[in-house]
Amino acid sequence: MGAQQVADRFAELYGARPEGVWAAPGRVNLIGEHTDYNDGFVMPFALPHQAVAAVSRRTDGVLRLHSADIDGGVAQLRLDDLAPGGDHDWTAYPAGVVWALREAGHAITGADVHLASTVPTGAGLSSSAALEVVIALALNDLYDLGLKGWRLARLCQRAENVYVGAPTGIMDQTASACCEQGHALFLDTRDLSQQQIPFDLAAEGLRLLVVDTQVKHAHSGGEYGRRRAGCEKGAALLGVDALRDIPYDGLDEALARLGDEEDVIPLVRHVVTENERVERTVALLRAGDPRAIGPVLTEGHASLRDDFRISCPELDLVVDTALAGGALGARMTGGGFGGSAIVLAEATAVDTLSKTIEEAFTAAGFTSPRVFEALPSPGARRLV
Ligand code: GAF
Repeated sequence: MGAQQVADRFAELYGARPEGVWAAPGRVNLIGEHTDYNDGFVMPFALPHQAVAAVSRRTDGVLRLHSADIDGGVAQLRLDDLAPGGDHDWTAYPAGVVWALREAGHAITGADVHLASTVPTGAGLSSSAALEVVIALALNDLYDLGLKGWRLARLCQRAENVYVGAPTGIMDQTASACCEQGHALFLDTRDLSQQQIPFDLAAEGLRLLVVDTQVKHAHSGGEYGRRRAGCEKGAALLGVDALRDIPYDGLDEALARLGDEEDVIPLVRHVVTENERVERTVALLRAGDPRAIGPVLTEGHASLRDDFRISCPELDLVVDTALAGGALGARMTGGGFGGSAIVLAEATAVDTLSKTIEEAFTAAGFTSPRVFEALPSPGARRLV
């Protein structure tokens, strides 16, 4: 989706050229799943798929929103009427950001917005964070708010948590706002410190496939919240602020202390081992050994499937088929209950692997997956 095309459509809709055009990407999480709301480590990278927004300011307290991807006309909202809760449609993401900015004391007086996104929705690739971050960045620049990086991400997370009502962590918004081309973002979600880890798989003769199972995780809200509540219960039972505080070498002792809390034990085990897997992945990439991260990704999938219990038959089929076909590693990515898996493989193997995965889906009677190659791409930025 080109900036020019989005700006032209804005002009058709609103009768004037936009003041600017911005982009914010979706993400793939390489490793570190369901660790962000436990103050843990994550390691996403930005996709080339992005939300693009053409935006101009208004001075009359009105927000007009239009999306190229949704049937329907221009939605018109009064800023003073924006309030969390209630039945929300897609406009909740941009409107929630405006609400969060105003709540934080920023004097937003209105905006006209036209959006177009290439991030697949319901695929676990952060289409909603891309929408939030692109609007936040546009308003930041137009209203000169001085927000950057994780501060921008925090406001977007507040829009999602409070306005939309999804109890998500900080990873997706930070990934969209802060990732850099050719790098994965090693993020400590406790203090939000970041390290850009070079992640140039092509130079190593490797590829990373994203396999969107087309299973929409529409019902993940309740399940996601239940996993989060279980983790918080585990932290409370163990007397720590967050599961991040349980060291990997203290895991057995922590699990023993949980006695017969059968619902909490596997959740704690996943989070503690997953944090260790992120650290191991970072160490292997720093040591220049990207092939060695394959088994770490696969371990992560087993933990999400067996302990966190958020996989599904389609995701497991991708992983099993990819590994049987010689992939170096594979795992589900994102919130789970559907969405996408990633497959790390030798460049020479990806065509055959894609075909084998598609055949396995047909044989199982599943909807055909969408398979594409993921290159670590730039984070949010102004285009025009
Ligand atoms: C979703 C959430 F939005 C993230 O905050 C994160 O918890 C992820 O699921 C799981 O790692 O994408």
